[in-house]
Amino acid sequence: MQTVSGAQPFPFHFDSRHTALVVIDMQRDFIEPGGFGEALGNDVSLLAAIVPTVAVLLEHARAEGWLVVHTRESHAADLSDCPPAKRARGKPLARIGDQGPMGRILVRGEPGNAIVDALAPAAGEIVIDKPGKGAFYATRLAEELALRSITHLIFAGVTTEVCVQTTMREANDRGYECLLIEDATASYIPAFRDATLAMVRSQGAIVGWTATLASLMEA
Ligand code: C5J
Repeated sequence: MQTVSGAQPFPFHFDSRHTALVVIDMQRDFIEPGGFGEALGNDVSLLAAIVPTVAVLLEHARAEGWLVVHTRESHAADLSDCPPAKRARGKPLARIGDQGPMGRILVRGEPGNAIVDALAPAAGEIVIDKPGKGAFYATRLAEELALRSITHLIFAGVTTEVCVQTTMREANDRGYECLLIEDATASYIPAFRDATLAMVRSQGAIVGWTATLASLMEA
């Protein structure tokens, strides 16, 4: 058993054999100019800034032998898994499925939908394509984790208040013990990231714990 003593609101205990790192949506569509994030009017450099930290976390997880799961927010080419309400929403310069500089926006298999090179999945790691914000909705994630007796999830990725928080809440409701790495998650709206970290760990870890990468690595 390992302990992250610096976790908030109190120490987080986990066993490497039953722990997975879940890296949420570190895709070109959110992190590079020309993708979905920029089409929504956001400054993508705020997300690109955490790539080196997530890379260190990923290497740590691999060295520790944790299961590694990557997710991608993505839709089928015919958009049959994209509710019209999702496509229509927001104030986009381009909508999901439209042609962009990196191919069709948020469509599976397009160049922009790939995970950024620095964080590319290694052989044997699980990649989950998800049509929703939460990674448990309409995916095989629950089955993959159950098959491997995973009980603890360590989260990183983007964006903190959308896909990361939604997935963490889904996981919490399913009984997983969840830890979010503070400096390995980012939002286009930094105040939303900070608010999410505070919400997650409030009321005695009502959704889970948060900790810096340094305090995780001390464990
Ligand atoms: C968003 C995500 N923000 N990965 N997706 O639309 O958080």
